[in-house]
Amino acid sequence: MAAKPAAVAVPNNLEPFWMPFTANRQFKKAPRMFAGAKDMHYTTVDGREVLDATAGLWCVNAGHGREPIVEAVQTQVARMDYAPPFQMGHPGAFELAARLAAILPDDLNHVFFTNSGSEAVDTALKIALAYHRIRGEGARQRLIGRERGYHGVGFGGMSVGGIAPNRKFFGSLLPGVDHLQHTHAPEHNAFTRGEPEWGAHLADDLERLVALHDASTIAAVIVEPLAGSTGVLVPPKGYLRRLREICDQYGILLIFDEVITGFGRLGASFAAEYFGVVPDIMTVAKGISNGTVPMGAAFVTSDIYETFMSGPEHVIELFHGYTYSAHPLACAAALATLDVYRDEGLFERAAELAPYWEDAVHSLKDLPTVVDIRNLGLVTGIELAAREGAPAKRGYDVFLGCYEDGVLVRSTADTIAMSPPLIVEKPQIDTMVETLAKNIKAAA
Ligand code: PXG
Repeated sequence: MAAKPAAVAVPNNLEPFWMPFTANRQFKKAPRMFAGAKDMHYTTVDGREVLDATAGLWCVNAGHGREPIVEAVQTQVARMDYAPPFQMGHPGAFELAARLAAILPDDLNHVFFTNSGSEAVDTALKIALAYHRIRGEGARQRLIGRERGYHGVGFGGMSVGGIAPNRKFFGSLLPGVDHLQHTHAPEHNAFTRGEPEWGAHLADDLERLVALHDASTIAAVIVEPLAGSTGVLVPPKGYLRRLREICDQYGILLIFDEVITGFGRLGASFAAEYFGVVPDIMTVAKGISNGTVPMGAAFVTSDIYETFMSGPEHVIELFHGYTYSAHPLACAAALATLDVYRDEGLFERAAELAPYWEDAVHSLKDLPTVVDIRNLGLVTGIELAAREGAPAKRGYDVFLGCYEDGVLVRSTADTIAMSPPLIVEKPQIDTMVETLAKNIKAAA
């Protein structure tokens, strides 16, 4: 492990920074600040080590401060800081797209680069709408999301998302959006290890929306194969296959949002590979560049790509893109990240560790207030009963207690989520689970 950085000075005035998805006033009264990160650990500004059970925010899958990635970014920034992505290119972007295509399921083989998961989702939704229009099916304008889904914070992603606080403040959102029912069914599936047996038929809810709106008005369905942000919901066995079948039957595009499940989290390159169900469009971010430099992407099939490659050759085929699409630093980080994943066999490692992880997290089953434990690959959601009249408080207290005990977990309402870097060692898994057990008891 690298030498501990010396204590780092913190500015006196914390006011001007409006922190994202944060209780600003509470945080600024008792700040929690990181100053360094290496492998499985953060170091706080006062020099304390914190074991990272969340891979940053589901993104640092290869662990922190990995030398090949750091060096690739350093070399790239010195060689060429920036290149315009519109009507110009640079080799790293093409190399990265080819490397990604090589690890994607066969049908997905073209890459549109963005800078975040939110942008990847909006890109995917725009591509879906434009695809139908170019094919002469411009009436297909409706987008279907799912209750409890999280697809980022753009107006598109918010609209197809299904988490009320993320939506209710922001007006009427996109018109023509509907939602499938969610798949959380603790009355049937509580404490299931891996994929629940019960619930494949919940995908038939798409038939209800087809009956209501008619398939000729529906462009696409977007789901997280395993829902992360809402508190880790593992899809019931057969659910995703059923969704694929219904989409095929009605000519509806299926979009998998793999911002969390992509790049090894489930012990396979992508959830599409893990579940053996391939979408028409896949969105990714986070693990694509190990969180080092912001990057996202939408992957599409050659059918979709070729549909756009029509008309006069000098005309732009898709009026969409970002100043920082395929940013040279992000491409360098992503290429080095893919090397680390491959050279260290990290996706296979996640698959090998998954049974140990499953046993470890399910050992919390009998603790007070634990009402459900869900897991797959190297991810878990541990759901606690809400305190009377104070939803989310118990989850927050557990998060805080763990942090003070040197383990970073994540709380969403009263579910504790853990998704460690794929380099995690078994004794570190034990530490995560012991620390969580202690703090669940303390918050009971
Ligand atoms: N789709 C999915 C499935 C995500 O999980 C996004 C899109 C948006 O990505 P960006 O890069 O725009 O943030 C995400 C992001 C949490 C948490 O607590 C999860 C995310 C972001 C913040 C918090 O689980 N996922």
